[in-house]
Amino acid sequence: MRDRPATFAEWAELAERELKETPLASLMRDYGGVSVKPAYFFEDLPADANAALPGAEPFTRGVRATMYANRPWTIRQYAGFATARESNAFYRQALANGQKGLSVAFDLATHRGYDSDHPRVAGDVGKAGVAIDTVKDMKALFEGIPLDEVSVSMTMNGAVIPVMAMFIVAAEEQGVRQDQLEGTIQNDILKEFMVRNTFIYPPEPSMRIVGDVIAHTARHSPKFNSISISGYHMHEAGATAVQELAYTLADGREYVRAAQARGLDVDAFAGRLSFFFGIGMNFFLEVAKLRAARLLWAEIMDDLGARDPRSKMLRTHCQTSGVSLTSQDPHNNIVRTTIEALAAVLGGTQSLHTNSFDEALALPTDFSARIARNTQLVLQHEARVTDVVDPLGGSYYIEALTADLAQKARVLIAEIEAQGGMTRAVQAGVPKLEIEKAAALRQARIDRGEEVIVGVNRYRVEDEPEVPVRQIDTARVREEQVRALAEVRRTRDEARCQSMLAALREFAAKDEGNLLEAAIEAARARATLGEISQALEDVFGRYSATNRVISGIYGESYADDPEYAAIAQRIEAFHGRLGRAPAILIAKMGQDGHDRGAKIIATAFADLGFAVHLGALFETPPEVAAEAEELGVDAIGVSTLAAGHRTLVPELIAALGDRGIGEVTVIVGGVVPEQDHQFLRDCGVAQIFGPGTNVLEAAFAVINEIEGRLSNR
Ligand code: MLC
Ligand code: 5AD
Repeated sequence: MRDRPATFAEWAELAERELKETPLASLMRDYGGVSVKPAYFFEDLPADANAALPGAEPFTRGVRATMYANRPWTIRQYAGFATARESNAFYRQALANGQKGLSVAFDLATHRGYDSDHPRVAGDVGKAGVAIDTVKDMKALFEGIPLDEVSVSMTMNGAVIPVMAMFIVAAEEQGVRQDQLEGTIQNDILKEFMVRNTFIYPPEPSMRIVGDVIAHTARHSPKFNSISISGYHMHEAGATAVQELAYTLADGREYVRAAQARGLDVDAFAGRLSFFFGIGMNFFLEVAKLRAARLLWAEIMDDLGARDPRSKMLRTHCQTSGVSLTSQDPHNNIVRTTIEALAAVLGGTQSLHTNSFDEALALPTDFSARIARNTQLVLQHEARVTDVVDPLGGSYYIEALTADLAQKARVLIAEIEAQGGMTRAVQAGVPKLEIEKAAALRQARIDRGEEVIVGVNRYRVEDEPEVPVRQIDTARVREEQVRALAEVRRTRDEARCQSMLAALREFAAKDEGNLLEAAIEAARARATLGEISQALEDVFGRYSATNRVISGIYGESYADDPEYAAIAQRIEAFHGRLGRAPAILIAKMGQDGHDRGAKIIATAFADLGFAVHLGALFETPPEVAAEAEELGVDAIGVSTLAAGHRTLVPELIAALGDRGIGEVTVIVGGVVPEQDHQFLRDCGVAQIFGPGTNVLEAAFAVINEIEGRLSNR
């Protein structure tokens, strides 16, 4: 027996012998700026790892002493679709079958502050989540669900004021007081400007809104988590683990400062700040990420003057990664989600959503939702992973990785500080661009096969079985909502409602009073979500983001690639013949703000030599058609991730016809179930590209379409 710890140097000798010609350095890995060795030893353990105690500062090993041994994490599945009545039935079924907490997904019309009868949201009502217009809808959503017993998370940021107001009033009319409410409101606007895009107002008034929600709940709802500071969407947009950690914690710091600036004592609200991270396929990295996040937050809160240990606890929800899932051979997604869920649990999450395997196709069906929920139930009841606290604690690798991630994130957080904090950095657009760069790099690696995705760039199946998907009849949902809205408007005390809305507008204009308090009065008087949002918009205005296309990143990864060069040459030849580049407009229509795919296509196509115009977010089909005419593009690439395509694409094609430019090639990319392909082709769509499409293959197909059409003319 040896009496001293083994070292990397000793191991390297053995390893090199085994490797023969291959250099040891070729086994080193880079995880987005964090380098990982092929083996770890006692010498890699950070000095403080042996002293760390679960349930004690800095909480690296978990926020609770007993963790899951005493209480397992909350199984909290994010869900919502169609009407409140239909979503309510889905929730009750889920609760009866083992789910422990609720998590509401609102439709995009609601996110962006529009009632269902607003002309801009025709394709979005009830699609990506549930449609909520009034207190009546909110009451229907929670009918038979006691809000003092079941904790409810609501993913709402842009329209947080009307949604919180309606939630409070719905509870009140259920007999539940504000101080009994348990749950979480996302209320994290900074990341909306960075990646998620469901903002309504400009950054500054938006930050005031965040502060008002924190101030109100700190005072009236001590058990309610006033914010869910989210890295998830950065992760999904392609951020590295270091970026996700640093930007999320820097956002957290900014919110604390904003609340302190209005005179709140940090310990009066910080115990109810919560977090939300995405968990992808890099198993150990994700475990370490959660541990590092807790360590860093405790440091940051110390720095901000917190004294109560609860203020320094980073409590988090996690969701398995949507972008890691594929539309090809989709049953593999069950396996992916299981692995990710295990990482979240070994990382010590408080609450978890596991994605459904049909994620890359449509919203979950009852069947896929059951498998997703059962994945967590199996982990909790069968795998014995809840028995021991922080079971990976003390692993040389995990501890070293935790410390390395934390160190890299500290550096990035310091850079943000040097730029004046996150609000400033977000306004300058820096984090957004950095994330987009990381996303383009990763896409190039996948397209080049350097990163293997089973069933996508390796081990493909030829005959994909058709998977049944949930279809939502937007027209029917919209009709129901419009009828209900009319009924509420007809039966309310109009004068009272208008005076409450006027009071809200005045609060906004005078920069005094709490906006949520005024909105609660308006909701009691049955003002609609659209009206409450509009009252604030009258004062704050509606924000439109500037859209930039980054260049060079994708092309650089292909410097030596013959296929890439072949396409670039064809585009050059096109240019030679016509004296211009093939032009494409990348369009996002409706309220779907998921723009990772659109950005990647824009940057890659631009690098290849296309003239790329990246349209604004949230356009209507006639607006896109007008832009296409003005720019004289050859093709329009519609990017759709929120199921609006069945309504919006036919409208676009009709609008192109109306302008006499029906010959423009229309291509659709994104989440489009097989069941919709024929429908879109019949409307005149030339090509449909699902998630996981190789960008070069798409570019090749697009240039073929464009040239084909031009030679037919
Ligand atoms: C926990 N408790 C224990 C314990 N473990 N008590 C004793 N011993 C133990 N071992 C106690 C806690 O202190 C707490 O009580 C209570 O049990 C509940 O535990 P929790 O750990 O706080 O869990 P939970 O209530 O589920 O809260 C988790 C949370 C919260 C803090 C992370 O913010 C949350 O639920 N977030 C969910 C966010 C979400 O679903 N987001 C979806 C986003 S989807 P007490 O009294 O201390 O509270 C999205 C997608 C998109 O964004 O883009 O559309
Ligand atoms: N119901 C269930 N899951 C949803 N997601 C988004 N909307 C819904 C919904 N209405 C999930 C997907 C997506 C992530 C943001 O949340 O997994 O990737």
